[in-house]
Amino acid sequence: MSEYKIITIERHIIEGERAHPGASGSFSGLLRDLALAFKVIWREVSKAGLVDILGSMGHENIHGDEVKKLDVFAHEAIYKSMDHGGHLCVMASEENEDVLNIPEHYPTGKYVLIYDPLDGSSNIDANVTIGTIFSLYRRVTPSGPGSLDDCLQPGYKQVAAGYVMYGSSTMIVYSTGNGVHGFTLDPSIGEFLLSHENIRIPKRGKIYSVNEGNYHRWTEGMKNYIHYLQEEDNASNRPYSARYVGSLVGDIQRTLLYGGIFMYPADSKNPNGKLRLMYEGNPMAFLMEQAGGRATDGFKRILDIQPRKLHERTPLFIGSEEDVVIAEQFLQGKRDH
Ligand code: AHM
Ligand code: MG
Repeated sequence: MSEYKIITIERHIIEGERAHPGASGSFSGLLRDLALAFKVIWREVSKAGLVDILGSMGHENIHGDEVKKLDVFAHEAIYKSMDHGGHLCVMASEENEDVLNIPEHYPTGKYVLIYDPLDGSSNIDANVTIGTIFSLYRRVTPSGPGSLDDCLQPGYKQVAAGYVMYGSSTMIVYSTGNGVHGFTLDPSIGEFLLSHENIRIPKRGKIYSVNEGNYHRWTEGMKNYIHYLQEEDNASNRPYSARYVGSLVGDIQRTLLYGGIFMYPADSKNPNGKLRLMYEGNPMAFLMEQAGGRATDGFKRILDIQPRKLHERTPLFIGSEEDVVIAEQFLQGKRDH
């Protein structure tokens, strides 16, 4: 028999949990429910361009259902897949102002789910990669319905995080604190199969990723860093190449695999940048550190920031360790060339 093994995400989750004696199975049940929600979203995302052809009439599709915007659809698909399993005490979604309570008639559990249902949605109509991002925490309140306090935890307390990328193929990349693993959806059998085991980011890369349209709003330190990346220097592989998808999952996936740096800095219009700490910064920072990389706001570690609000924003510098350290030196004015 060959050594070749097909490992579904379900098997990977169960085997991971088995390695922890005393685990109740609740965590693997939770991740399984999530993977199902992702398949439902994938099914809708993959027919996005067909909506007109399949006959959406005003606000109704051919089945008489209301046609929803995909991000609202994704938000509800996750909530409805996760509200009744008894694993969660509360959820929060980037699509919703306040926390999402578990309906009273369902049991509550010990975990908290924070999610960005469909990130990068401005890319949908161009058929460019979009994604779902998620984070799991243990609750801090003792029992019963969860609350805002359960959600507002610093990122280092995450017990798992990951994203789904709906791209040229659909992938789940996740970590439970034991390395970063990627699974690719085989649509013919509807299963996510292990395709990228233990992803490690290179210590230094040669790609930078940032929305350079904001250049004139940046600080001097930030501008100096970009000039540095564009200079010619063989020894440090400069100039770097620029790549920017404009969908965080796509930009992070490339950064994890090829190395380099992704940035969404503060600027004169957005003093905390654009990205949200809890829905985007923390899960990506958790994955990046698990893969051997680094994530800061230019001054401090993303995972150490104590969130004050569900939707607060943070500047983000994330990727290969050496690249992020150099970016910090420029941002902090410790060097200018
Ligand atoms: P969204 O939550 O409204 O989809 O915005 C998040 C997206 C990220 O995926 C991406 O990294 C960033 O916004 C791009 O922003 P910009 O268009 O300003 O470059
Ligand atoms: Mg988002």
